[in-house]
Amino acid sequence: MKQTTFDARTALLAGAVLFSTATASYAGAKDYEFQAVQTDIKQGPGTVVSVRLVDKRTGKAVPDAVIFTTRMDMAPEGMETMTTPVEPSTSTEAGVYAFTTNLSMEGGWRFQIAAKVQGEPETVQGELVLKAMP
Ligand SMILES: [Cu+2]
Repeated sequence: MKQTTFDARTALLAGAVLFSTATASYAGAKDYEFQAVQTDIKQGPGTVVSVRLVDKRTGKAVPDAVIFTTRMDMAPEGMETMTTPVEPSTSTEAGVYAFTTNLSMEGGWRFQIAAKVQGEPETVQGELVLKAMP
């Protein structure tokens, strides 16, 4: 009986420690958000997709982030394996990140993006749903 009580307490303590660690490590990245500048995109090659990275604490765009992964697929249409390449493009607005891609099929596309923000150790991740229009 005593042993059981001890185990339960230990488990509770361990849980509390895990929980606080997880909360602390994700607090930073959650302060940032990727927003689509435009969700309706022209279907076809050479299409430009622009996303704004926003600091939710200030509402301001965040310049000089390093984008290091992107993935564009048709998950919103149940076609997760249908992907298309995404290349970085030049943006004229600070805090807006532009890409060229080929939305080869009309319909919903999911754009996943990850970035490093200066002074933020956590990776900032975003997921946007775009619509390729004729
Ligand atoms: Cu498709």
